[in-house]
Amino acid sequence: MTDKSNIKSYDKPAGGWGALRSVTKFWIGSEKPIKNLRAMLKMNHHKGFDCPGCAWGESPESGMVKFCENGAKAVNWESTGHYVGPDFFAKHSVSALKRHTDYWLESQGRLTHPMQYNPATDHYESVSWEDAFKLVATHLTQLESPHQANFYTSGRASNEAAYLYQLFVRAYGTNNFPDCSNMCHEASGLGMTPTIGVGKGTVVFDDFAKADAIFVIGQNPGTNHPRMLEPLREAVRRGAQVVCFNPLKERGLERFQNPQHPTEMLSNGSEPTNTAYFSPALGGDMAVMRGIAKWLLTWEREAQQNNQPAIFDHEFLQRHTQGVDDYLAAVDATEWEQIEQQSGLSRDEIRHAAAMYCKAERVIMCWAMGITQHHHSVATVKEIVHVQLLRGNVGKPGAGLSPVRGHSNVQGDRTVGINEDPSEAFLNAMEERFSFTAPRKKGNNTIQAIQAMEQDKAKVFIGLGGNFAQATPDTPRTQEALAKCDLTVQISTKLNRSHLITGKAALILPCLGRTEVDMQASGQQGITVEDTFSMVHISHGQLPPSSPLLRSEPAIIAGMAKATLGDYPVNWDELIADYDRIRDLIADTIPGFADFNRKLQHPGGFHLGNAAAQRNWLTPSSKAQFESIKLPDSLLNADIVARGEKPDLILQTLRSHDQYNTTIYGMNDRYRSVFGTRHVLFVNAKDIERLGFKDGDKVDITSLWKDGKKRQVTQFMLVAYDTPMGQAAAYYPETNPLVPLESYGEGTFTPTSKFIAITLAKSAPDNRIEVAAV
Ligand SMILES: Nc1nc2c(c(=O)[nH]1)N[C@H]1C(S)=C(S)[C@@H](COP(=O)(O)OP(=O)(O)OC[C@H]3O[C@@H](n4cnc5c(=O)[nH]c(N)nc54)[C@H](O)[C@@H]3O)O[C@H]1N2
Ligand SMILES: Nc1nc2c(c(=O)[nH]1)N[C@H]1C(S)=C(S)[C@@H](COP(=O)(O)OP(=O)(O)OC[C@H]3O[C@@H](n4cnc5c(=O)[nH]c(N)nc54)[C@H](O)[C@@H]3O)O[C@H]1N2
Ligand SMILES: [Mo]
Repeated sequence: MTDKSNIKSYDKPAGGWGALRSVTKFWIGSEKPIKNLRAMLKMNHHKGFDCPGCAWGESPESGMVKFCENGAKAVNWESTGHYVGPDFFAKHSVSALKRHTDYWLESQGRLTHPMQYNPATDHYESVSWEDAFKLVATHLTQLESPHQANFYTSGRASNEAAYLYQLFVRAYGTNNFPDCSNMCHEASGLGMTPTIGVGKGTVVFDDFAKADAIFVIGQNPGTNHPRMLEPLREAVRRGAQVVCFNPLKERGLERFQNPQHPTEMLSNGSEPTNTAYFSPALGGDMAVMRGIAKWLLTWEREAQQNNQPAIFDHEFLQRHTQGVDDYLAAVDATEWEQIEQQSGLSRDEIRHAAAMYCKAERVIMCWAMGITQHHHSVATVKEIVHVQLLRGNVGKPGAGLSPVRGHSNVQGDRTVGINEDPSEAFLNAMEERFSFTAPRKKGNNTIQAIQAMEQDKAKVFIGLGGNFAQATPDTPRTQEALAKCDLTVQISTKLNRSHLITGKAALILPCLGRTEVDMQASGQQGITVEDTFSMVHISHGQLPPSSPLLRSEPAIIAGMAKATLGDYPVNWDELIADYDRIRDLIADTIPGFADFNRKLQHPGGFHLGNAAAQRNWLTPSSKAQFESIKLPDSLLNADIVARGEKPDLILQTLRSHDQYNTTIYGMNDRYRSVFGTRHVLFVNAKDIERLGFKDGDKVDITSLWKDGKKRQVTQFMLVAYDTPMGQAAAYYPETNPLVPLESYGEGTFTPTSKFIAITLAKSAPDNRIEVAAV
């Protein structure tokens, strides 16, 4: 049983010795320390492999080897010396495996053999690749309609794998491409496309060195993008400002040392990385941005009256934007009372933030899940864009918009066609190149895919990576929906919950990881990825495959495609023999990839181009577009308000320092001082008292939703934490049972994982032992 003794204060800076110690631990514990060290030295290096961690990029000119603590964990986790093969599955039935934690499942090691579920014995049994592909083909060809199959993608898939996957699935006849992006940065694309004409970040790595201010909004880079700490630190050192907005005090943003600077570590000193830290309420960022705009407008008027230099960039607004007057009228019409109430910040605090914004000539605004996983996320992203446009902070060096992506190739997957709602131009290009009729019906996103399975409208689920059963909301309901399928197929590196939520038939197709050598008929292959700055580069695995039976993701997709479609619309085997041929097809059909194979020879790769960064606005008006949107009337769902229900707290679900999404590396969250458990609920001390509890008490958490269904998780320990009153936090995926399937963002269908209305009740005494050991 866990108790308060596991919560110890961690007062060291982020990065530094703690990080190094942790890397070393994972390294030595990996059982292949020397090989992995050699591999790590090749990570993010020319002719090495791309870090399978996050999508942060590097300067293309930098020859330095860059890796971080969490990148090292990702590599070691993939290249473990433990294996999960037929013997393992003979020993453990699926029902027995279900009783283990997610941590235990993945810790068992790398999947080594294709496996097929036998419902008669409740065990997975080994199957040949040929029979596995045949089973997939039989199911797919027997469906009444191709729209009865869903093809999920997690953002680790390479451009080559993703491109082949979408070609296969579109030739088969559907756009049903739910993907992890639906749960992640969907709002960033949907917010930026109508306003600036492109759905991707407008900055590149080198812009960070030129910025006068960097706003970090709803993002925890110390854990999730540790390599970003370096440019932030450099910025502060140059005298630039780093301005953070986060309801939680995140240690990585408060201060840190970087393991790449040993002298600093020796002195154990640390510098503040931020010059201001604002703690808004969950979901309050749109109101914060509106407040900043309101101050700018006030100062602009004062400047005009007093003949002082303008606050707005009038030349930019005039030449490059449309709709600013209506927008400013909307800003005028927004009451301070509503801004203060919704943002959780005072007018004065917002004034401070606005002053910092104004002081800087060049501002980059970065954001991540704290912005995108809300009901009004698209509107919030648009409001960030608006504030940036007012001072011409888009399309000049050192300034711009930077949604910091999650998975290492989530951005690339979208670029090459993993999209349930593809553009007409994209489909036309596919049709022209491959001479087939592409499906025009809009496909299922993640939420719709679950609903389709629940309603028996979808019968086959194929997952290219990821852990659909755990990453998605409303866990028991989602898992029931998956289990209704006729066939579930998971292409994976490691055992996870999704393998245990089987359809009537189920397959596990084990694949090579990014760290491993991919040998095909023409020799060793590389795969490409696109980072958050739209830089595309090649990655070559370094380590021997974990099992001779593993196939690459492109080869597995080609195997399913060939079994289902034959040599239509391409000769799949030929493409697998040499991935250059896949890249030639990408070059023929996707903008920005002309001369793909040659461009890859440049160390660091090449930039895909970004029209908005060139102040070329691909909007209907050919201008950057202001929209005069209103703040939401209430952040709390209107039906919950109408039912008169009052939440005790609003809950956000986030990542610990020892996890990669649903992959749990360990039970500690060093920077938040939590050790040995993940069942914690971070709450303001005054709230704990207000609600009649004590720090360390165990509570059951229930979420409120309009359908009145009971959604609950139990036995979470209350931990007093530096967060505003009313705002709570707990780890994902354990809290996904609380997120209602229908609670998603307007236009995005992204689950509102950062805004869940909850009530608490004291837990019954718990005699379970939390199993932390492998
Ligand atoms: N080591 C590691 N790296 C990762 C991942 C991982 O799990 N582990 N996951 C990858 C993926 S797929 C992604 S998408 C990214 C995720 O990267 P992040 O977005 O940093 O991930 P979260 O842990 O969800 O953290 C969200 C942060 O936003 C804050 N926040 C929550 N709600 C609000 C809000 O309403 N307003 C504001 N201002 N702040 C808010 C939280 O306190 C938290 O600090 O990281 C990627 N990199
Ligand atoms: N409540 C809540 N829910 C969330 C979030 C949240 O913040 N809160 N965040 C959301 C976000 S941002 C995202 S991106 C999703 C993530 O959703 P997913 O991308 O579906 O989940 P992951 O946990 O990243 O997937 C881990 C699994 O991927 C497999 N894997 C690892 N490497 C490879 C590889 O190289 N190839 C293949 N084929 N498989 C591999 C392993 O088997 C591993 O078990 O979760 C979302 N869900
Ligand atoms: Mo993500």
